[in-house]
Amino acid sequence: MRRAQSVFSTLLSRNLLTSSSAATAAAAAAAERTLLRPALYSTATTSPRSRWWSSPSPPASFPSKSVPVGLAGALSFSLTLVSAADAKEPPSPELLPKDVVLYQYEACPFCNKVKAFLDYYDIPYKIVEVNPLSKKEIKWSDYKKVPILVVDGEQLVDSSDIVNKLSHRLHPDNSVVDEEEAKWRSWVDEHLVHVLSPNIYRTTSEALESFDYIAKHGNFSTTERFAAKYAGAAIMYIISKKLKKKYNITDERAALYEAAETWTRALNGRDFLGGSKPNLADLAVFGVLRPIRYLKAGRDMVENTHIGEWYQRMETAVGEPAGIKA
Ligand SMILES: N[C@@H](CCC(=O)N[C@@H](CS)C(=O)NCC(=O)O)C(=O)O
Ligand SMILES: *[C@@H]1O[C@H](CO)[C@@H](O)[C@H](O)[C@H]1NC(C)=O
Ligand SMILES: *[C@@H]1O[C@H](CO)[C@@H](O)[C@H](O)[C@H]1NC(C)=O
Repeated sequence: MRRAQSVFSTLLSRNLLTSSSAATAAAAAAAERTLLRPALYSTATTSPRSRWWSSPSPPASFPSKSVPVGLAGALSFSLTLVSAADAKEPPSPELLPKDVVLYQYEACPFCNKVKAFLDYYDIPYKIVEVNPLSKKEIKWSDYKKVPILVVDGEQLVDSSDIVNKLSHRLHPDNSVVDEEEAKWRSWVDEHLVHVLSPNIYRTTSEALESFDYIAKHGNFSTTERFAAKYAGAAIMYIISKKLKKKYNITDERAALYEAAETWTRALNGRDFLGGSKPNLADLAVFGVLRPIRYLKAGRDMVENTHIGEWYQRMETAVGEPAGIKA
């Protein structure tokens, strides 16, 4: 990794000497952050305690599953008949936040995790697409990563922490910790996200496909956009090989398929890990996979594993995005 970073810094500083390519290098660096950094440096961050979500009870969770797995499996046939509308869990309107703004990068897995939660609960939110180069949209914040969620004026940071706080707010009476759900949420942050980068930058054409997506959806200036796509793809192709080493991944596709099958096995015949409705683990897995689902890595994953049916159910359950571009 160190080597990869030094290759990258050399490239960067060399380019900075010629002002014409400065934008290229800087844009590449910024684009790289949108999908690479999360896998590299994701750290749990504690946000300042907020006024009205703080509570002595443990982080929000859903009740423990008491239904024996076999029964849940037998039930799942009829559960698949439940319509998307029924699958949602509408919170009481008075608990819903009034004004929600999400600062994000469109392709960032952690941001998509938060969005899956907001979309599932039909919480309307404004999206501010942050320019990963200047980050001027979050200049006001001491916390320099995304996602940042501002809820009725209150700043929340770190995707899992944001979800805990929102979930606690929507289900204030729910203090039972579901260990299965917690275990799989950690699996997403500690394992699944690390498998993604080596896969989406696996070959030069996949790296270009990924950066085409990042460049199209990111908040870049015209020059930055072009630069980000080509320089970003080239650099990430190299860095993803180093990432494989760091996380002991020999065959990145095998690791992705294995993760998908591991998750599918965890469902154990249930429609969702949460049973008939998605829980926070379902929303987390779905969220981080959403930006890669229609890239080659995601298409291959669905073709070569059993995750597709669950993914489809999640798309239906989560429904239409509730976000409005600022
Ligand atoms: N643990 C954090 C990780 C957040 C994170 O690493 N975000 C990336 C983008 S996906 C980021 O903002 N990196 C810093 C940068 O762009 O400079 C979370 O779950 O929210
Ligand atoms: C992109 O950045 C500009 C300038 O900071 C900001 O005003 C705009 O809201 C951002 N675009 C989106 C789609 O969020
Ligand atoms: C990778 O493997 C090496 C040696 O086999 C080990 O020391 C290291 O802790 C492993 N790293 C991870 C992230 O599993």
